[in-house]
Amino acid sequence: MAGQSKSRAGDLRLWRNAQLATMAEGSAGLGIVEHGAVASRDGRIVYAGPESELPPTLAQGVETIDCEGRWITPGLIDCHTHLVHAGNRANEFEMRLAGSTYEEVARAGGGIVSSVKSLRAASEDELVTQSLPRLDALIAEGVTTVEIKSGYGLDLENEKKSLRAARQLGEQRPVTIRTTFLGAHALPPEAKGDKDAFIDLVANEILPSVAAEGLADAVDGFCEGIAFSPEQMARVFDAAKAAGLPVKLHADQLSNLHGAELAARYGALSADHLEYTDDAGAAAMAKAGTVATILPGAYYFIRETKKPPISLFRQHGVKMAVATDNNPGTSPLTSLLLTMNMAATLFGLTVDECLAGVTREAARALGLLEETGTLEVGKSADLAIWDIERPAELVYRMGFNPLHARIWRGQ
Ligand code: DI6
Ligand code: FE
Repeated sequence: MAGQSKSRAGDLRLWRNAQLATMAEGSAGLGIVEHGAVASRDGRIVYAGPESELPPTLAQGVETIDCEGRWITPGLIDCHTHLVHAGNRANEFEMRLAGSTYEEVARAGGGIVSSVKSLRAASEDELVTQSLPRLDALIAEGVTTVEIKSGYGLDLENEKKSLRAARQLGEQRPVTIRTTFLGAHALPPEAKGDKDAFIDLVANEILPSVAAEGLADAVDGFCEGIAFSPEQMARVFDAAKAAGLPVKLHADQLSNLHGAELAARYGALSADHLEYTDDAGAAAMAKAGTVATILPGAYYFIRETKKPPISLFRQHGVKMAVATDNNPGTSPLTSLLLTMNMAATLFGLTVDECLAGVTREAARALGLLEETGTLEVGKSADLAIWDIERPAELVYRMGFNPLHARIWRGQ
């Protein structure tokens, strides 16, 4: 897989004898086609529908793959990860299991700051080497697009190093990588407790420089008592706007600072976590078209008890994405299949909501809905082919991977 060329997609291919979950917007449920076929040319979908209606020109003299009745879904999308990081925090996990509090762990040199130290000590190539196994775990489950955030560098040089490492991962594997600048993630030790001064640095120096180099596709922040206030986040978002970058936000994870409303006010692509979001927050998100990204891995790992208000999101018509939040501190999770099971079991998402959450809605949360996330003509031919009898199996199993094949841009 390594070093595979990304540019030899100039051929016509046909996957036939398949059951499709197209996930197309507007179609009922999963957009199921029972006797279906998908055709791609130059890496783009040129047909997805009933095999009986396949145009003859697409059926002759093309490379044909008989799917033997297997299911085809869009390639999966993990729309919220901190996958580029150095080292791990298994030691903190052990301390917490032995009864230590989060504060005690932090005083013993743990927490986000320990991940910052590890990342700063690693070279860009070391970061790539350490992150590849996590990316490969996602790819092995049919993931074709991954969002990766910075946020463990927290100075100009190290934030850029993280984002370059993330871009490199996309060169080394057949997968689409979207990068997000998360400078306002935590306060680095050298800021000596001065959050406002650090936000100035992020908004006025680091963000414009990252944007000028084209290293980020979006800007994110951690709006929380232990991180940054809504006012501070607004300054970062103003800088993002000035740089022409869309925003998203870690909002209302541990308390309700009305991060969801802040995100909506800035037309954010998504607001993420949202355990403490209230009715006004959900209404604002619906109005702005901001996707709610649900992250059950972090909820589970930190043993949170407050669940995100799924019924409010449904009532207001807020679209829901589901993602791993892969990070060393609160969600060391690299399985999007298990994440779907958690979203269903812990939060009561339906199978249809889970599958939409890791395909169409995850694409929407990345601003990529025109490009991927459903089986529709014109989109990238990103497919996952599964050895299953019904789509619910993708959500139901825990720790079993029924992927038969994975296609990225037609290959
Ligand atoms: N929310 C989280 O759960 C993680 N970051 C964030 O903004 C925590 C990251 C870490 O502990 O390393
Ligand atoms: Fe996160």
